[in-house]
Amino acid sequence: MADKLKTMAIEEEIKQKALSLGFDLVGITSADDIECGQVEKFKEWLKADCNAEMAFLEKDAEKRFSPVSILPTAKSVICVAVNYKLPQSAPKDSLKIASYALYPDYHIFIREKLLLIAEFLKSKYENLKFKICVDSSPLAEKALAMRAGLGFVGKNRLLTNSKFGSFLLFGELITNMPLKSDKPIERQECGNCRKCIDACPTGALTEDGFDARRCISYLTIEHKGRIGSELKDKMDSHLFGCEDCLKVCPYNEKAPLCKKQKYGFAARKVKVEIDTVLNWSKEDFENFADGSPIKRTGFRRIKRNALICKKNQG
Ligand code: B12
Ligand code: SF4
Ligand code: SF4
Repeated sequence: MADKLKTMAIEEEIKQKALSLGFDLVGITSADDIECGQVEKFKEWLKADCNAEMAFLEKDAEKRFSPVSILPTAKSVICVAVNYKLPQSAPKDSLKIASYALYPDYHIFIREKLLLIAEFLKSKYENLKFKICVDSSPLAEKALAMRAGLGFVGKNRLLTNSKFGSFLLFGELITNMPLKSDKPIERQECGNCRKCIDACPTGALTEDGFDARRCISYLTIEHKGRIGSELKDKMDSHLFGCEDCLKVCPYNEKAPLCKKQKYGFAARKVKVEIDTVLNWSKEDFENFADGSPIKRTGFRRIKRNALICKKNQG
């Protein structure tokens, strides 16, 4: 019984620690494989070529649903999320840049904070082994977060929390430490709403599907080659990423704003004009993108996107 109380307490301590570091949500799940037919669904999605040219999704298809493939001794996964709902509206007449890219690179921010949690755990559990994942690892982050009780996957394919909405970014600490799991969320809570499906400019979303080949976020960030004219015409002035399907979500309307200046996670306010981007030298681009996830997309793709925006602006 005393042991049980001790184990109970550590989960609470982890959560307090995570919140004190600036995370908005934290939940715990076991390191067991993700079931409910998710691997099969994912493979069907790949078979239909809905992953476009993101070959990295094919390479580790099975692994994505198995935290032990990342850490063989894994027992638990601590899932965290940061709310990034912009505290200010984007400047008018600016090209559209996904809000997350206006903050310091979240991969670094989340990883550093998860390392602090790992250090804290080491002081409690001598033989601690751990792996940190933020986006880049082959791990189905949304399905895991759902199992850790953080929210449900909405029709826009994003993990949505009833209080914080879906302007959320995720990270995980996989550990060999046995921890008590939180209650999973098992149902989608969109009801009859389909605002995201109707708002998607390219028809990438359907009631139960998502086609990355048509997604402006994919086209502007990941896609390397030319973009076909049917899709180009629908890209409006999206320079980097897209969040049309987040903006209309009722859960995001009522969600709190991101106020994490004191944690070093504050959005910059930038107005990006078309002619400025078209005139950027490689060095100008690198200065602009320094410390931001935009850097990964690179100079050539940003220029390609800017030319499309110019054409769409008429
Ligand atoms: C590849 C990828 C993309 C691709 C494909 C997007 C997609 N929806 O798959 C592109 C480049 C288009 C993209 C775009 C964006 N992305 Co992205 N992306 C990823 C990445 C690396 C893998 C996602 C993946 O595996 N997709 C394949 C599909 C089939 O899998 P899935 O969407 O995870 O769906 C599975 C589960 O959700 C689960 N599931 C679905 N429904 C249900 C129901 C139940 C009951 C259960 C148990 C499970 C379950 O089963 C599905 C199939 O296996 C993740 C990070 C990660 N490692 O997970 C980030 C991630 C999903 N992206 C993120 C973000 C922020 C974005 C953008 C908002 C960025 C932007 N503003 O431009 C857009 C949103 C576009 C959209 N509507 O999805 C965040 C999402 C945060 C959130 N609130 O959910 C993630 C989690 C990164 C992170 N660490 O925070 N992204
Ligand atoms: S990110 Fe944009 S293009 Fe992609 S699904 Fe959402 S609204 Fe559609
Ligand atoms: S806009 Fe509506 S359907 Fe789409 S994710 Fe939000 S609640 Fe669900």
